[in-house]
Amino acid sequence: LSSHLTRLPPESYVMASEKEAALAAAPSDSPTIFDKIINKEIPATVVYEDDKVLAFRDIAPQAPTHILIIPKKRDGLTGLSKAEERHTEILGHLLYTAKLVAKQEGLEDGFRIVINDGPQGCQSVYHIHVHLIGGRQMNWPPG
Ligand code: TR5
Repeated sequence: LSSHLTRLPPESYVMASEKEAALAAAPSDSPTIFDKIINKEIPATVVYEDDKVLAFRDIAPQAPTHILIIPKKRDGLTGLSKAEERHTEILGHLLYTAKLVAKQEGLEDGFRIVINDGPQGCQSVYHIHVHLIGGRQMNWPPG
């Protein structure tokens, strides 16, 4: 199991499963794989782009439509928990872009927006990203 599990309080009554632990990653400020996607060093299927954000298909889709929307400049936003006042505009822009892409993808019957944060949120890439998931019936509560 990865090291961040040891930081969970012992009284935690729901321990992360091995699968969740494997998906999550230790929080980090280091550059991520998304920088390489932004710089076009590695390929991605880009579905929307403007001067501030990039939207591309997730490499391991959890539904017929699974798109990640990210800021081109991370600016300290490794995750939502690091958000500061100066980030409100880009956070709104990310969500509005999710709406535009949902329409572009034909998700008229609905969709799911997810922002995983930190080890317990099962975050694996420390460059904030909005998951846009759709094209099938979602369940509640999420896992
Ligand atoms: O777990 P969180 O919320 O941090 O989401 C990270 C997402 O990035 C996961 O859904 C991964 O499947 C996705 N991911 C990881 C890589 C990747 C990607 N999506 C597109 N292209 C990718 N490349 C080229 N490499 C990755 N390591």
